[in-house]
Amino acid sequence: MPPSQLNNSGSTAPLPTTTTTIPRCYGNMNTSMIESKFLSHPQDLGIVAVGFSGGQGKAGVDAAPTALIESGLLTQLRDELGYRLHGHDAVHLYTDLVPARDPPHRGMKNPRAVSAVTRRIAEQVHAQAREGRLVLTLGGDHSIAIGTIAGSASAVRARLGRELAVIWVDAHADINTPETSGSGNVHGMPVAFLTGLAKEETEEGVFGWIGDEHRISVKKLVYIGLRDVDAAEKKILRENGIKAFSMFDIDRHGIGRVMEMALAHIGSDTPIHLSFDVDAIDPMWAPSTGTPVRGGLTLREGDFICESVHQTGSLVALDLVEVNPRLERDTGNDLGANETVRAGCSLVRCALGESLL
Ligand SMILES: [Mn+2]
Repeated sequence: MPPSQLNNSGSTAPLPTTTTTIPRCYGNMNTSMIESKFLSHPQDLGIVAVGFSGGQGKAGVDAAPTALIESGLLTQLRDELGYRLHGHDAVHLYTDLVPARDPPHRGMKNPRAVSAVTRRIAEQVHAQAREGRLVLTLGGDHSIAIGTIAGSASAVRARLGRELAVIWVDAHADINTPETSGSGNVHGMPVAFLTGLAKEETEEGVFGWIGDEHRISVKKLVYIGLRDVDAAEKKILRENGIKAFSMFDIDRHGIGRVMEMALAHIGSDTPIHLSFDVDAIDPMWAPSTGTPVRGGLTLREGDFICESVHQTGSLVALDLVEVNPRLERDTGNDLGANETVRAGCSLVRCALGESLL
């Protein structure tokens, strides 16, 4: 990707130029033959690069889009998978939306910043999705999914009059309400806000901008890869009958059968938003992330999830979040940082149509 068309306004960063230490993603030169069911322009890919880390406490996750782009991801999507890219000329930092004072609200940290940034992300994703394009968001911490899914759900409603299904691949359920959260980090709460389990009473309040048009049904939500779920979250999952495939289920049935069951639960007539937290992958392959948990998916299982979702023809949007190259780099483990970036690239390519044969 030539770093020539830069948007250097206050809230964006220029695209990275090549350095010597970057990991390379190696693509496979295969273009998918799967026909899209819900996109009017399936070869057009809207990119939203989100350099935001305010949903949790560790710096560096905001540098992920730049690292992923530096490693050649967008070039591969364009040159090897044949996508026309839109919105790829800047990494958004949203500094203009972060208030000077942002004291906790209902225990949430950085509540106004996360609310304002996710609202802007929802508009960005909606604008791309409204054109009938596939939307790829590169995060950023997982709080940004409040924006990506809100934007995707509202666009699918407006364009097709349909509900949106969400496949949430993660070690964590991210479904705490502000009241059940122990940390106050909003990256552990996005699903609660998106399903309406957590709400703000007034439109002016934090996340008060989220309306019915932005929300998803708990019936169209499926988790894959869970292994570190808080007690309060387990109760929420049970009481709302939310479909969840933990690592136990993957061990018992195998990833192939789990994907059949997950996709059968959603049905073939519903557009899918895939929100992939890289911490779903075992730290053996993806160590450079904010909250790693051992006993996770192999990289192949992660790729398989993405390949399976692609094959449905129902994918309308994809998030890749929580890649934090700085965490491993700062402890002198460049390899761990590079492997995590490469894992992220591989997941994205698989979801967007790369196949082994
Ligand atoms: Mn997550």
